[in-house]
Amino acid sequence: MSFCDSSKVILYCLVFTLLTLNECQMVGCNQRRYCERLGSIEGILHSLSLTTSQLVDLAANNIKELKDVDSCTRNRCSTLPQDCSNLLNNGHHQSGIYEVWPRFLNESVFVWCDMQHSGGGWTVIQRRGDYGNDPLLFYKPWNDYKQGFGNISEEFWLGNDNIFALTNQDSMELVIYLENFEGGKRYAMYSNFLVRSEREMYRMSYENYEGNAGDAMDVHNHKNFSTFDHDNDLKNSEPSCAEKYKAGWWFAVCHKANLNGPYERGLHEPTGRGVNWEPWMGLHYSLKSVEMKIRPKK
Ligand SMILES: [Ca+2]
Repeated sequence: MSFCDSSKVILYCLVFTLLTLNECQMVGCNQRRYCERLGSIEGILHSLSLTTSQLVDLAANNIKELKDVDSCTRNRCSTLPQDCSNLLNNGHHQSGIYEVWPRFLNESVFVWCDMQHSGGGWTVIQRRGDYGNDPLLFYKPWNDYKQGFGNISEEFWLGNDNIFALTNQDSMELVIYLENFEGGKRYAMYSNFLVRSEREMYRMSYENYEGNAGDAMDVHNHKNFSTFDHDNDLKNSEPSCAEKYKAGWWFAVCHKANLNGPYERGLHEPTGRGVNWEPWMGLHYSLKSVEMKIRPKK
């Protein structure tokens, strides 16, 4: 097959993908889920990495699946919650574990919804606290951070693929609640919090900060995610930031916030190797509890 032919196929797939994405709201449940999957950036990039014959097959399958009459009603489709804010709007006012169907994911995810704080509807993406776990519970490799780990009712990381999907389906605000062992509480809130795909090393960005905790995320804005086995930080010497500070995070050179750091219970050495938020309690104080949660901007 000539270049012209194969490029036509690629173009066809892209156009097809964009068309179906626009039509998402008008079709039934299965088709809607299907075209959302097709419409993700990941999906498009995946299509481009296929061989020409695979692309032809893919295009044929796309047509076949979409011609197939949808097997469930529009009503059910529109009530599938994409995150905790949808659940709140659907009348769920109790905080706890819920199943959600983020766009750009092929499967559902179980998440903790905070339905109380400042209006509720928050999807919790990270939590630390005094649960008697190994202080190094969050010193995990890339794949664990990709998929998520921990106990959703206690300490956990929701998973970078899930966080990518949740932050790309809407313009999200992120709020971080912090608590020390003396009963002090602070918060930091960020607008347009976005985590990119694995292909882009889960690069994180936000636009504005407000709160009373100080902005410890400023040095982490626009940084890639790093773990001890994936050094994407800006530090050019060994050990890497993730190795030195025992966490997975959007390290620069290295951090002002280390919310996935070792759980050290208050004052600690060495510098920065705890659950730290530098502008509030400094780099020698490991916080008692932390929660990171997201919600579409109202
Ligand atoms: Ca490095």
